[in-house]
Amino acid sequence: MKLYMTENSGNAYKVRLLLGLLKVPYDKAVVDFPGKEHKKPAFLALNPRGQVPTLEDGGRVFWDSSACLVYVARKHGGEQWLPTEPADMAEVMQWVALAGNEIQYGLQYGRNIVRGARQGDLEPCLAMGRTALGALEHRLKEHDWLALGRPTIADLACYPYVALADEAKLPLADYPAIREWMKRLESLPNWTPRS
Ligand SMILES: N[C@@H](CCC(=O)N[C@@H](CS)C(=O)NCC(=O)O)C(=O)O
Repeated sequence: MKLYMTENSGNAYKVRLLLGLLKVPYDKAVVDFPGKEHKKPAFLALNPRGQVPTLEDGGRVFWDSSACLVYVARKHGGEQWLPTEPADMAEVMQWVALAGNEIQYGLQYGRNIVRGARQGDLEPCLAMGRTALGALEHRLKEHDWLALGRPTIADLACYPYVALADEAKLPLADYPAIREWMKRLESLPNWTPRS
């Protein structure tokens, strides 16, 4: 299994977390972002979006962190990280969807704007980021994990950009349940610290 990634990519970090937790060996293909390797034809042939993470395994290629998480969880994680029972699977995927929407367009893009890596208006990002953090805090006030009472890909999909929310000008001081959930995640055996 080969993971196209950068060390800084929060989206690639989601997949690295799951691979680490499941102790799945993989090759890291570090993409040369400053050299724009991800926008060149060879990489675009793998992923037409020109983004990381992109995962290659057994002659198949998958892009988007959600697809990579689904693939690794189902191939290597049994029923633990993404079960196939319909209601359980939907409960997990609703949080993966939050990660791909409000968290990406709010927290990820907001952080990029603050860091000067993206042009745009910060205000809509802050609004979306607050929606995401509000939904997470509401859930985590009463539950240890986002879905099913145990860690799943729901938690891994949401974690990386929530953990960096202060860099998007959304400090977590007012979100105590989120801070406790992050500590629980970071204490899991075989957790990969952010590089
Ligand atoms: N929805 C995608 C977003 C991926 C994404 O934004 N990746 C960033 C790195 S964290 C990237 O490759 N940016 C370069 C670009 O979009 O041109 C996912 O979840 O994988």
